[in-house]
Amino acid sequence: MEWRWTRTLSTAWCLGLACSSSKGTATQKPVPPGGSYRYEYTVQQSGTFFYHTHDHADRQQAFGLYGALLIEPRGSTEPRADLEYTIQLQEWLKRRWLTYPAMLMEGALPNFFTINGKAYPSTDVIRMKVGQTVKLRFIGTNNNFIHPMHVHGGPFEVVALDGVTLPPTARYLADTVNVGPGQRWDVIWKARRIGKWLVHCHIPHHTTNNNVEEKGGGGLTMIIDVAPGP
Ligand SMILES: [Cu+2]
Repeated sequence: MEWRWTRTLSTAWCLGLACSSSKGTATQKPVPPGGSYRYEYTVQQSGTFFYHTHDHADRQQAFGLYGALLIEPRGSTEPRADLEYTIQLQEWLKRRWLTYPAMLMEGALPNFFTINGKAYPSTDVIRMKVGQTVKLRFIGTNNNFIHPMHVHGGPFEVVALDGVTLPPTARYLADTVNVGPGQRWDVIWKARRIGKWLVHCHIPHHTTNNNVEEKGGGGLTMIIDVAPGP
């Protein structure tokens, strides 16, 4: 495992990377099947992070051995929204009844794409009311590909990158962020009008399921359903 940590280098760094370097390996000994390993560390920063395997990551991470690590600030130092939703991306190669790790390698390109393990139309629906805001935390938990994630219905404000809150003067409006493997983007979107607004990857192949669209999309697509305000 690696804890995607940028400033807390004590325990987490030791467990994840440095301890076993004397043995010529880059990571700690793998946790065996059925085994367990307890990680303890002091949290010294807040924001959007994730953890993932560092053992055969090309396969293990591709098969989902990762998870979001959302650390709340002690004070109110981070920009807030009425709602929050975390988007963990992944790509897959499915042939008949077998699923393979997808990668940029001949014969291994993906044909399915997921948000939190689900491809549209099975992805969640975010339900909001006009006037409400939602913080979308995009996490590049995926292995190989870039996903320019786009939101319909007006721009969002980019408020944090890679777990670092941007100072107010550095925040900016956009409607697409290019989520690469490992990257995290926190954006705040406001529901301006009623309707169904899409969140989707802007690479059209990534919004299909095995090259087929279902209910107007697929893969990296989800809906924000905005109802009239209070
Ligand atoms: Cu994509």
